[in-house]
Amino acid sequence: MKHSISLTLCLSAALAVSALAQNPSAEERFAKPSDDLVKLENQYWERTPIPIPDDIILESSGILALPNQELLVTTRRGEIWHIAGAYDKVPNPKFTLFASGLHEPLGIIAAPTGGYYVAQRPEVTHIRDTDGDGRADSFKTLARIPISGSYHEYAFGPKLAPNGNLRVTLNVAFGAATQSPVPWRGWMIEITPDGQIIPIAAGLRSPAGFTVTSQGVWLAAENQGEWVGSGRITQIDPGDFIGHIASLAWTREPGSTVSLRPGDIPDSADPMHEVAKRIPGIKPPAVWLPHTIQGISTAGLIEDLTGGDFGPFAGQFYISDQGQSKIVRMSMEQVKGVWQGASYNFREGFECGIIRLTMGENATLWVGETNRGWGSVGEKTEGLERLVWTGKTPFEILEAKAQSDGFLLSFTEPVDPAIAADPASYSVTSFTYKYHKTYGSPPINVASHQIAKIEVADDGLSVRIALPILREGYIHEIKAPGLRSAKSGTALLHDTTYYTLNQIPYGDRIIPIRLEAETITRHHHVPAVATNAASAKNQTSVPADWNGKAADKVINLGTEPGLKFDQTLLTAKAGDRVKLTFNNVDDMMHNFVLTTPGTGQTVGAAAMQLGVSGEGMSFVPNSTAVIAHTTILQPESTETIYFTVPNKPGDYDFVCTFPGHSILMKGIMRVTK
Ligand SMILES: [Cu+2]
Repeated sequence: MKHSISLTLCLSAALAVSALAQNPSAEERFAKPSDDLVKLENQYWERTPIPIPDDIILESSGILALPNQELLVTTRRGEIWHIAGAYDKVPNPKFTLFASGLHEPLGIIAAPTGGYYVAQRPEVTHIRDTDGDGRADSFKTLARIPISGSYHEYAFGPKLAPNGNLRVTLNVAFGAATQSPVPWRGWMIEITPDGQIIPIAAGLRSPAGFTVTSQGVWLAAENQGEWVGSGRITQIDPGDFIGHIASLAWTREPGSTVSLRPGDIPDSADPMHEVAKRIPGIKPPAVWLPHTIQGISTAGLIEDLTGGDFGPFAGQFYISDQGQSKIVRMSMEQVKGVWQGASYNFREGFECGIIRLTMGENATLWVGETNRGWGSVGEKTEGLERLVWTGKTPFEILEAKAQSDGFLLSFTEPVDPAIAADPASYSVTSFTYKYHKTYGSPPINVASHQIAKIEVADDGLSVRIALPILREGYIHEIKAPGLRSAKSGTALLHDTTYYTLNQIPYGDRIIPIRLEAETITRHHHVPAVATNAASAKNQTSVPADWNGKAADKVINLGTEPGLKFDQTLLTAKAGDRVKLTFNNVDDMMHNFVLTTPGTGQTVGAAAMQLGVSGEGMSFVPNSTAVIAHTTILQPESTETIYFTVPNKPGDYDFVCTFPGHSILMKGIMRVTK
């Protein structure tokens, strides 16, 4: 794929230069820890980037699969491209401009009456090509969407509702006194064919992906942020409030389906499912996607309706992640009338952040990519890729389901029964997140579970895991690294699933009820995972061994939008006592980590492997390469740290180790004699 010349590319190239000076190859600059896994995954689902002409910046923001193996792709630059030939074995597609001059469209669907519906920032538009020349010539506003001008006021969709209306989800604004300065910011709304807006549900923050399932169930994805501890998928009914309070500013407007007021929601940092029990109307998510483990910015969401042509997961869901450039899988079930389910890693290694997924002909999954302003693990700035099942089935957890006394895991092929019957082949850990005004949350109330009993099905295709204690409302991490396929002897391609247990089902048990379990389930709170804040490498007060002396060097470091520090070159003398104040004025969380020369990217990659414990550790791995660091800073917050510069002159790396950031967010501290 050729690069296009763009402002974005030039800016990141400016940063890339300093990195190239230290490390000659892109591979060294960003050592992807999961290369072996990506290679293995590609044997089952083959990824093909689509070549894009030099003069097109395809920041893919919406994909419509047309008949005859053609595509329409909207871009964040406001264009709609018609693409033919993208399905060819070796694609060399033809791009034709269908429309231009739109305002950041973020989705496109076919209109039942002909033409297309597109959600732009300020309106939903009916776009048609009335004379059939392949170029749009009719642009009719269906409904205006209120905006105040904040860059964060994205409008996603539309989707066609079963009743013939359209639905759109509206981001909240960023950082102002109110994040919902105009009506219906933070809402899912419905638009009638005559352009009337009907508010459906409130509490949305950044719902980049949403869908209505084949069963008519509405699901919306959410990104970590204020009031949102981690990425998640929430099932939405009219009148629901799903978490972010800014939208509640409009609940006194005529037509509001929600009656909660902003003051009704406590900023208590209790788990969301507990707050929801106290305050009717709060809807906890159906499935949590643990932050940094199963993505950092949930975006596209689709149901697998291929009936098995895309692989063994028919009826399940695929969710794309912008920041981690990957796709996760989700299964759902309804228990006691409440939706819940499990998530699984599925496919990594895409070239750029993924915001859109669309299933096309021949079970071809189209993957729309852009990372401008956000950054992503995939280093390209935009793109379009396709993913096709090769027909080979990996040994995978097919689905995790809740049982009255634990979980039932089913598999794509029989498990080795002796290994599968051994409780030591599994581990189960549960945790949840804080529900509070603060951006994000570390995992809290983390507890590991005993396994009481394992039952392997006679056909080897499923395993029941019985636990003395289940924690309603909690995410249960189930790891099965020891399992082996009875056929091939191989391990699971992905050995972990995260089940959000909103409700414990009725049903038969394979272990007796423990009377005290109920009490423990509800009240068992254990301390959060170990934190390395205020460790020796995070000195937030003047160190005692400075003996009252002032700092030799005072550094004020800030941030700029688009995953950047405001300086890429800091200087100090060997052995200097440094007072460094890091001021995060960005809209994401960041840290500052000083490392030994040449190890910034290695430390950044190690931070991505920290899993559930990452956030509690401020995403700073325990590594001798780390010299000093701040904790992870919320947007618009500051931390001052004190450290002594090593005695050896050299170019020391500094990076932000928030997962995915270090590739772009980096610089050098030049230490001289
Ligand atoms: Cu960062």
